[in-house]
Amino acid sequence: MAQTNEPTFQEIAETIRRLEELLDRVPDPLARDIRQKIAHLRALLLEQRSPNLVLVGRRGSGKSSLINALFGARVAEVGHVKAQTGRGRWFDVHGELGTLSILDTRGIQEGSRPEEADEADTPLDSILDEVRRKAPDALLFLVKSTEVDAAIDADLDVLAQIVSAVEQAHGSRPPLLAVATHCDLLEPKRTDLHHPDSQDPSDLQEKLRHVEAVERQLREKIRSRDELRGELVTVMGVSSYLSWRPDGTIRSDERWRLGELAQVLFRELPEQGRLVLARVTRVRALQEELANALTRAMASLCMGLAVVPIPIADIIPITSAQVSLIVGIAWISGRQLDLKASTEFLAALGVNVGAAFALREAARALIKFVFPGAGSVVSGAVAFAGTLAIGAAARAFFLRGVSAEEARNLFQSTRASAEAHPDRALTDG
Ligand SMILES: Nc1nc2c(ncn2[C@@H]2O[C@H](COP(=O)(O)OP(=O)(O)OP(=O)(O)O)[C@@H](O)[C@H]2O)c(=O)[nH]1
Ligand SMILES: [Mg+2]
Repeated sequence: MAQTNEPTFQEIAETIRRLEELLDRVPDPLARDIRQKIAHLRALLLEQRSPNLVLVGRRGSGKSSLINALFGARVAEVGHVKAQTGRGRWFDVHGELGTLSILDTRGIQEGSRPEEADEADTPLDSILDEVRRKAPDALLFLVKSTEVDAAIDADLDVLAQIVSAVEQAHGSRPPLLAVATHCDLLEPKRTDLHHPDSQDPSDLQEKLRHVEAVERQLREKIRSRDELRGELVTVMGVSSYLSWRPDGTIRSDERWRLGELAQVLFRELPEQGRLVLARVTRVRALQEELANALTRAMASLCMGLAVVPIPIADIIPITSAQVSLIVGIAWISGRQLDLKASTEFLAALGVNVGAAFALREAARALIKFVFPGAGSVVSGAVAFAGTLAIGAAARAFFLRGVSAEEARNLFQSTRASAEAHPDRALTDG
């Protein structure tokens, strides 16, 4: 959780603490509702941690490649290397934007065929000890598409044992995602799944039918196991193929459906793990989903706080929350979190931030901009609309890369329509 030591996260934590103080003045049913929203924000922003993923799959099924494909970088050794790094132990895989905690089960499925075993094999018992020690957030079961026919009973036994060890130790069963790798190698081999638009349509259809057949077969095998059926959340064919130049840059990127896989995984993760996954994978849909969730939570939080008459001095925590929202969205987009990025953004929106060098200063500058003509109180609708508009502008600017002028226009139009129709604004994307 190194990220949460960042000074700006400390400021966000401080802002949240001050918002909670304000809550003491809010009548109870409302306060309870707001406290829930704060808990949500805490989980997303302040309690973020690396997701814990267990990879189960035979030699060469593509475990290491899948990790690289999720990161879009060469972070794990591919091929039959005898690297012992973290073998059979939880180990951290570091990318530029974050870390995933991985338990690679390499070698345990081949236990029944000792002639193929080597010193890199990990006994099942040590894997089970590891998942008892630290709970997995998800199990990823990898099978090569060209080998789904092969007996995978031994693999399913391993999965079942892991699931039951996790349940005994932690009281809940982890979600299971079955991944058919190497889909690019299915017939017709030369049809590129990752460039669907430039392929012969009937060849592409044929290839996709083969992918579906593989998925169906894999699904049936897993569903035939009582111990696994309930945990299966998806069966998905993918290609993780990436080719690297000797200097580590990408030569060709033939990944297919990795974004979709990341999306399913994202939904299965506890909230604390979602931000890291969105950053690490840089999947736009995840960034948008998270930034949306953050915006809504922050907007209804600010609305709730504004319902009780708050003197103008107390609007600062509200505007601090709004600056925190900008900072949070910039962070989701993969920017190095700093106040500079958020004050630059505010300046682009047209806020005169002057020498803002702390969240509180920026928040002070924001007041007049977001609450023009605010007297001694800010209405709930105005606080809500202003926060929603800031979130919309920040998403457009940081995630979609629109110009400062477009972000500013979006701020104004979103605020106007959210003030006019607050109910509609909350349900819109
Ligand atoms: N074409 C294609 N090749 C893949 C794909 N995924 C992995 N590979 C290749 O398959 C081989 C084995 O992949 P790894 O990622 O090393 O497999 P692993 O499961 O980590 O293997 P072990 O660590 O030995 O257990 C490598 O040559 C990869 O380049 C894929 O989706 N498509
Ligand atoms: Mg490997």
